[in-house]
Order: sequence, then C-alpha cells, then structure tokens
Amino acid sequence: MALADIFTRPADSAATASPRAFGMRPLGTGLEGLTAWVDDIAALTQPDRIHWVDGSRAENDALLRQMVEDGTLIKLNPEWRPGSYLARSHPSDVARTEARTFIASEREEDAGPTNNWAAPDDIRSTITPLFAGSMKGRTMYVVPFSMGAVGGPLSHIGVQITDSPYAVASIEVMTRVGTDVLREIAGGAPWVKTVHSVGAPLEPGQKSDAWPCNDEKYIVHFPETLEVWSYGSGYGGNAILAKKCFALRIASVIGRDEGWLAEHMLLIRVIDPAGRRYHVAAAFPSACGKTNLAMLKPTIPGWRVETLGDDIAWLRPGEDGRLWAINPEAGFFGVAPGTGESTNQTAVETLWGNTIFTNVALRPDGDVWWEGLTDEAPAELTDWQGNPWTPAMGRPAAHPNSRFTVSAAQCPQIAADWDSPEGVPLDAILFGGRRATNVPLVVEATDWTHGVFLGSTISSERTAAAEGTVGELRRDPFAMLPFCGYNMADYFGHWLKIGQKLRFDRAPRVFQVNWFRKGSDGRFLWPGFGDNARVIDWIIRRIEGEVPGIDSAIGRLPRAEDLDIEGIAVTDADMAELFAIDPASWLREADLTEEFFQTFEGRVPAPLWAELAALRYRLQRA
Ligand code: SAT
Ligand code: MN
Repeated sequence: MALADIFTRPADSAATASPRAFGMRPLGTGLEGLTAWVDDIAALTQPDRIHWVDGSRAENDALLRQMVEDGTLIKLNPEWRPGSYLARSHPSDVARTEARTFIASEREEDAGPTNNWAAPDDIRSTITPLFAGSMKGRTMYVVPFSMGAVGGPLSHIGVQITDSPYAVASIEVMTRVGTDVLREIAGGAPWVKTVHSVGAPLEPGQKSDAWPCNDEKYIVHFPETLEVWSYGSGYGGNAILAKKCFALRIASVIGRDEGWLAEHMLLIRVIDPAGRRYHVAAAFPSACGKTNLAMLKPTIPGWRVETLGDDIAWLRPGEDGRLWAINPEAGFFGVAPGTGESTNQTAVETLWGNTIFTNVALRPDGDVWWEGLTDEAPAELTDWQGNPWTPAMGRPAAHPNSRFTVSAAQCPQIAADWDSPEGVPLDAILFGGRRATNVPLVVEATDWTHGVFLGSTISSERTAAAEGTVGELRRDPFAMLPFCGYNMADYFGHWLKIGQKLRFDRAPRVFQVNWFRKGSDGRFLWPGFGDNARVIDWIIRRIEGEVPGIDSAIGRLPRAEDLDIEGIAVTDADMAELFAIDPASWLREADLTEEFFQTFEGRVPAPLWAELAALRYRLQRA
C-alpha cells in the first residue's frame, strides 16, 4: 500500500471488517498490518468517521476550531495568549486514576505487588464489550507518533486510536506526529498499539458534552503484546497514552528486555562558570517540582541550566561505558498551580502562547490565572468548573492538578540539541520526594548499588496528580511506583544489571535530594527553586573530586562550608536541621523498608538486602 492511500481510504472500509477477538489477530508488519488493526478497532468501536492524522498545521487549526465550536475549548484572548485555549474537564475526571490502571501480563508475578494485575483474557472480555460501539456518533482519529526523534536509535513508535480530539491536540504537542512516522511503519519498524475511548457514544443527532467521559474507567496495559487500552477518561496520563502508558509502563518492559531504562526523570544540562557542561537526570514523583528543576534559573552567579526534558528520560548504556539519555517527549504537560514569576519564570515565559490549559481559572479579560501565577489573585475570575469566583470564597480558582500543554521548543532555555537522537551522557542521577522529616537536603550514594538502594527506598507525600489523600506518605521507588510496567523487584534488579554495563569511573553518580524538609516550627528549611542550583553545585564539585564527602550512616553528606549559601536566609541552625540524621527514626524507616521489600516475596535482589543490613549496622553504631 502506498503511503498517500492511507489518507484517502474510504471510512466505510472498516465496516466490512467483522469484530474479532481483539489482540488475537496476527497483524503482520508495515502499513497492511496497521490498516488491518485500524479496521479491527473501527469494527469494534463503530465510529461515524475515521480520520488519519497527518500532523499538519492546517489539520491542527481545523481540529482546534472544531473544538471551540463544540464547546470543548475556550479560545483565550489572543492579545494576551495567542493560539491558546482553555479546556474544563468533567469534575470527576481530573487526574490519573491509579486504582483503575492495570498491568495485564500473562503471569501475575510479572506485574508484581505494586501494580493492579489482571489476567489478559479476563480483562479483554471485560473491556471489549465496553469498547463495542463506544465511538458511535464520533470521529475515530488514528495518530501515528514517535517517542524520540523519528528514526533515532533509541526512539520508539506508537499509534494511538482515540475518539477525543482534545487527546489528538495534546498528543500533537507532546510527541512527534505525522507522515514521517507512517513512513517508518511502512519500512517495517515495530510499533505499540494504543486505543483510547472516552466511552461516550452518541445517539443520532445527540450533541456531545463539552468533556465527554464515563464513570467506568479502565487503563489497561498488555506488556507481552505491546498494547494499551484506555476507556472512560479524557484526562492527562489516562488519555495521552504516549506518556505514562507507553513511554513509561510499556517502555519499561521493552527496556528490561533490550537492556535500557525508561524513567520518570527530568533531564538538564548544567553549565558552570568555567563553561564545563554536565548532564543531570532527576526522578521525583508527579507534582514534586520536576518541571521547576528542569527549567532552573540558578541563583549563583555564572551558572546556567539548559532544559532537555521535564518528565521522562530513556537511559541506555553506551559503548563508551557511560549512560546516555534522551527525552522521548516533545512537550511539557506541567502542573500550573505554583508556577509563577518567582518560582519558575522560564515556564511562565514558555506559556506565552500556543498553549492548551486544562482546569485553570479564566480572567474577565480572556486570559488565564492559577494559584501562584501572581502573588495576588485577580478580584474576579471564572473558576475551573466555570463558576464565578472571588478571593473571598476561600477555595482555589484553579484545580490543584490543573495543567498546561506546550511544545518543548517554546521554552526559552531549551538546549539547542534537545531532540538530538543520540541524547546526552549523564554525570549525575538524583532521586527525591517530598519529605517533611528525616531525609536531608542532599546525600550522595557511596556507589551504584547504594544508589539503586536509595532509589528503591524513596517515599514521598502524596500530591494531587493522582487520586488519593494529599499529604499521606507513600513508598515511591525511583518515582516509578505508578509507572513501572513489570515487577518492581525485577526492576530493581534491572537497575543493578545496567550498572554492570557501565564503566565504574564513567557511571553517573547517584544522589538523594529533598527540597521539602520542614523545621520543628513547620516552615520549609530550604528556599528551593533557583537556590537548588547550590545543591547541584556541590554535586558537581563532588563529581570533580574538588570537595570531600562526609561519611554518615545514610551516605555521604556535604561539609557545612562546602555548600554555597551565601546571600540566602538559611541560618546555621537551619543547616543543622536540614542535615540532621536521627538514628532512631531512621531505624524505623529501615523497618518500613524491610516491610516494603518483603511484599515482593523473595524477589528483591540480595545486594539490596545487604544494603539494608549495612544501613542498620551503621545506624546502630551512630
Ligand atoms: O496525568 S499525567 O500522568 O500525564 C501527569 C503526571 O501524573 O505526572
Ligand atoms: Mn510525571
């Protein structure tokens, strides 16, 4: 089949295909395989129309115009926010739904205790009837996309079928969409199948809700057949299947099998006053400041940061014994609240236009607002649900998980080579979370295995990015708890194995950081944001061997004099609290780690148990 024929295929070619046992039909490769799959899905979901997305500007314009007409998007005032739109989701569809997210591997132990497992056949027979006719009255879009530069050595291709034009517009920002990708498929490149339906079929003549969705939700991953099926939600990671579903859950499985890592990490280049360049990847749970760190403006003179990615990094050991990283995405899907001139000026500048906002507040002048954008709230607003709002009401105007979707290229400090196919060699890996107590500002792992141990024990206070009680402490190893597509204990083992492929003197050094420690008076001890560069400065001086690390029970700490705190309001007492290690509460953490490791029923690798034993030994003597 010729590439051009795809766009002119009659929509009714699918109607002749009969619904089959989905996922069971051998597809073959190339465009024939793709069109056979599209026909299968269309026969199942019965859309009115099929639209093959070519990724062109004209197509995107038409899509946005249609969504404005349908009431899904509100066009913002172009004087303030050109080319930008506001979407308001259904109030029940505002975050990833982890309880409805499943890993359907053949064997339960391959999903592991941290995932919801479902037997593939069982869950197929549950969801297939839901998808049957689920696109009636709607357009089915076929979106071919590439994660990483098209054709790059670490890039991977996917196709998303969706009945949500909002999802299409978002995927066009977040990935590389278009005909180049079809050309790769035509050339035989393997691709991941992702199917998404909001689960809101229309009767003839029925008008769609502005934000169609269904109370019943399923986000199902089939790691063995490289498929994702998502039903019922139009929001974020539930609907932009390229992101968490593919680039993390499915990609982590591909990485396990191929010898690389798919990680929930930002990626930056740090340039010191001498012009030396370092590459740092950092894993933090959702809504813990990854985007802020990715767009850091150092407060120490002479330092610069260039952004490479803010959420996902794919890491691959190179021939040279170093660990190479790419950002597979092409845009940012960032948390709006807390993003302002004083916290992330770069993000504010990035959002000057061409941005899709979701669940932020609308100003009377047709611009947007959210908590933290400015110190003072405007006198009146329309809140994220479309109701009149004034500051006196005492509730937030924007949803705490409200988001912006914007192209990475629009970031003023994006690295010129941010989408180079080979990526960048890593010098340091940071693990962090939101911890009010116990965890110091920064601690260095003594070696790779200790670094993997630190990653495996990360815990963090819950945020609004996922459903659940905000503030509750939960284990979030490598910030991958909701995103690892296979048994997390096997994943720890895979990290250890990757270390063996690196040259010991070229492997990135591993650090644990915590910007969120609070003093006994309940206030944050560390200013965070641009001042986090002071911690990175120490990290780089450690890499260069310019300063010693002080051995402690939990890892290497800075000497007080080596952390540059000149000009910031951090007192000696604050510094002492920031680095205080209380052996008794750390021993309690060690007990919790043991409990956590035990949930994996013997699968946690022995070197990590040895690290735990060594940690306890050091704490008991501290
Ligand atoms: O909704 S997403 O999963 O894409 C965002 C996040 O949780 O980080
Ligand atoms: Mn994330």
